[in-house]
Amino acid sequence: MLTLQFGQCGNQLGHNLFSKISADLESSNTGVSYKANYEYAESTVEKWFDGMTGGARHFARAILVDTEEKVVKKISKETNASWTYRMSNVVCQSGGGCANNWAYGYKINSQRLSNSVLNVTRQELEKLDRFQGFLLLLSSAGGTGSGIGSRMVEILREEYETKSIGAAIVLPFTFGEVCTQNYNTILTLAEFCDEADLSVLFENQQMHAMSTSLLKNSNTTLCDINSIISENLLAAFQPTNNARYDMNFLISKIAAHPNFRFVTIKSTPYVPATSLQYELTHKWDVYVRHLKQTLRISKSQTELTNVQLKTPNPILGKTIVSHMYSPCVSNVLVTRGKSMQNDVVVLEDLQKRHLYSDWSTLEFFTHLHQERKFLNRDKFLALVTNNSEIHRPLNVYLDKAWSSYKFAAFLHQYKQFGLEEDDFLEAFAKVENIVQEYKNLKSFSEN
Ligand SMILES: Nc1nc2c(ncn2[C@@H]2O[C@H](COP(=O)(O)OP(=O)(O)OP(=O)(O)O)[C@@H](O)[C@H]2O)c(=O)[nH]1
Ligand SMILES: [Mg+2]
Repeated sequence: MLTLQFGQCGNQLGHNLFSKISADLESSNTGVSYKANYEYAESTVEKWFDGMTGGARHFARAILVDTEEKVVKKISKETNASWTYRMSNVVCQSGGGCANNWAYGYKINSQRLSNSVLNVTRQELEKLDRFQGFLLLLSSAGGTGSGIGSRMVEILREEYETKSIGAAIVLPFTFGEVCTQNYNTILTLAEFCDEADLSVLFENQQMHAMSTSLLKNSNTTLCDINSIISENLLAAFQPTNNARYDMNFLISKIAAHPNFRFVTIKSTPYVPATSLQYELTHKWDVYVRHLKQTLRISKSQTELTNVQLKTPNPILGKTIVSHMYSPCVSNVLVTRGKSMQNDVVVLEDLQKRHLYSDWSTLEFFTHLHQERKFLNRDKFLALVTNNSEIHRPLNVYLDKAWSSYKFAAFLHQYKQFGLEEDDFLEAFAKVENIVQEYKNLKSFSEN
């Protein structure tokens, strides 16, 4: 994997991600033999790192891109004894940022930076025997991550036609942030749906709610949110029992249909740091059922019941059968931790035909397992899900952006950098189309 971190959010998230990978490598409670742990560590290093410093620190296989130096300077100093960034992989021309303006990033600043990013990308790829795919990290709300990220995904697609491109895109809080965030988000999503094979979407609002309700963290910071996002990504991406497991594989299982390339990750369990040692580990079926419940829609069908903010309950869900679920295109379940004779991973709950869209093929569900514990946890599960519910948050940004657009609010800020009304309309149409496609999914039993 080659990670490209864009803007403040992408860089801070990337830094958190590599710190977590390093913590996972160093965790003492692995639950597996020395040999099995060695193999896991070897695959982890091959996936995320690229050689070592003289002092035996791993170099992150990452490119850092920004239009102001503050964040990249800070994070490249904050690495620890076991890993660091390659300073030659920092592409940053200090220009005071992109002012939360997608057009400024996409049209202007990308011209100054894209050749350097491409050169570093080439150098990184040349070193690899087996390329596992790109992972782009960015927020959709600012100007650098969204604008330069959008231009770079186009350039990468052009340059590496057959390589897998995945992205983790952080969606903004819906209240209280800058007014241009909705335009930037729509313009970004429109680019990524065309150029990336897979986009994993994370809503800052939902991650914040998970941190306060599940981790009992009343002073949740962006760093805490990054921590949850990184754990979700790693629970999905770290090595599994399938040696061929990489971005290509994941894309082939979760986003094979070109109209449905946006996914979310649901994971469990989350336990406040203070009560970790008292927490009882449930059997696998409790967690699998809990993850299935995260796909539930409330009776009024106005939204997901947000089971993700609740803790898994061994009693609930066993007897109730009449819930409505959001129709899925496909799901990939990754389970991490020991499976024993009296506690095997039971998959039926997630394999039920009625969870899936009426046209989904036999390959709608994939399970991957890893006995080696993830970040010292007895069990941890991630459900990568491609399902209808994604249309709701996307529609919220679309509505908000359209409300501003109708009054031509802030449009001059984009026009001054060469973005025309047609460009906006095209982006609106694309995202509207995605929303409709996802909204129209019907589950098998509704026929
Ligand atoms: N989860 C998370 N969100 C972040 C972080 N930093 C910023 N954000 C969110 O990202 C959006 C702002 O985008 P930034 O990434 O700061 O912008 P940028 O890409 O650097 O672009 P400019 O600063 O406009 O050049 C807002 O929605 C913030 O809430 C972070 O570390 N983690
Ligand atoms: Mg910035």
